Amino acid sequence: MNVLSRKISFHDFEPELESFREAVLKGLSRRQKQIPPKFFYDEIGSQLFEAILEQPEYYIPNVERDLLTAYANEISRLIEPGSVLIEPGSGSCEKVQLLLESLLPSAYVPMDISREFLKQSACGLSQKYPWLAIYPACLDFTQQMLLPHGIPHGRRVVFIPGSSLGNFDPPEVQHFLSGIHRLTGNGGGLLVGVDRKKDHSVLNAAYNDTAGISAEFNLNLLTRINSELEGNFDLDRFEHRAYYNDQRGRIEMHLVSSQVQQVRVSGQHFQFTKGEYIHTENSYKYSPDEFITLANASGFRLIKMWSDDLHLFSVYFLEAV
Ligand code: AVI
Repeated sequence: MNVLSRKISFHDFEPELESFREAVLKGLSRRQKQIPPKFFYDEIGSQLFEAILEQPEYYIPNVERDLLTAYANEISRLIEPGSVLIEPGSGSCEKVQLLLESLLPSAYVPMDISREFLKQSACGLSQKYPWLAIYPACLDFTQQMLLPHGIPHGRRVVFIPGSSLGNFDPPEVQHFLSGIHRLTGNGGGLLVGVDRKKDHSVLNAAYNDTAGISAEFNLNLLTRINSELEGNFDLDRFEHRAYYNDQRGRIEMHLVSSQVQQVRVSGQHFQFTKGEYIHTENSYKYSPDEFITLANASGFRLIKMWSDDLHLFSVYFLEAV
C-alpha cells in the first residue's frame, strides 16, 4: 500500500498488460480479422473517446447524468449511507461525483488499469471531497476483482456507469457479474447503467456522429498500429463502419478495406480483399427484461430501475442474493 495523502491509500495489484503486438498479430491472422476494443484507448484514443461523449448524437452520457442527478437521493437511500462504493473502470471518476454528497459512502474504491490516470483522478477527487476515504486499486477488472486491504466494513456496492457492460459478450457479462457477486457477498449491491434497444436510426447515429469523431476514434487504432508496431496501414484505404445488428442486438464497429491490399505489421504481411473488415467493437443493447434475466442468472435481484421518458437508457439498482 502506498499512502498518497491522508485520505488516499493507493493499492497496486500490478495487472499484466496483454501485449498490443501479440493481440494485433493474432487478431489479424484470424479468418474474421478482429482487434479487441480495449486497445482503442491510447492517449489520443482516450481523448477521442472524451470527444465522443460530447457529441449530440451520443445520448448516453447526458441521459445517464440526468437520471443520476434526478434520482440521487432515492438511489442513495437504497444503497445506504456508509456503504463502500466500488467502481471498476473508474477513469476520470466523473459520474460518481453525482452521488457522493447524497450517498456519503464510508469509502470509495476506484479501479483502473491505467496507473497514472488512476492516481491523478483520485487526487483530483480528494481535493473536491476532502472527507472521502479513497482506496484506488490499480488492476485489470476483466481479469481480477480484488479489494485493497484496510477498507472499512459496510455494505459493498459496485457502480458501473456508461453502459460499459455493453462491450462484453452476454456470457462474459454473466461471468463478470458473478465475480461482482462474490466481491460484494450476499446483501451487497450493484448500481449499473445499461443502454437499451431502440429505434435503429438513433443507435446508428450515435456511432456515426456527423462531426466524424467516432470514425476518427475507430481509425486511430490503425494509426496506433502504424506508430507502435511498425505498421503501414494507409488510412485512406480503410473506412469506419458502425451499424446496429438487429439479430445480435448490438452495434458492431468495423474498419473496412476499400480495395484489395496488403498491409505489413511488425514484419508480417496481411492480405485484405475489397470489403473485408477488421471487427473492432461490439456494443450490446438490452431491453430491461433481457438485462434483468442476465443479472438474475448471476445472483442479483432487481430493487429498482429508473429510465428516461424516451426509454433510451436505464439505471438499475440490484441486490446480491
Ligand atoms: C465504452 N463504451 C460503453 C462505448 C460504447 O458505447 O459502447 C464505446 C464507444 N465506442 C464507440 N462509441 C462509444
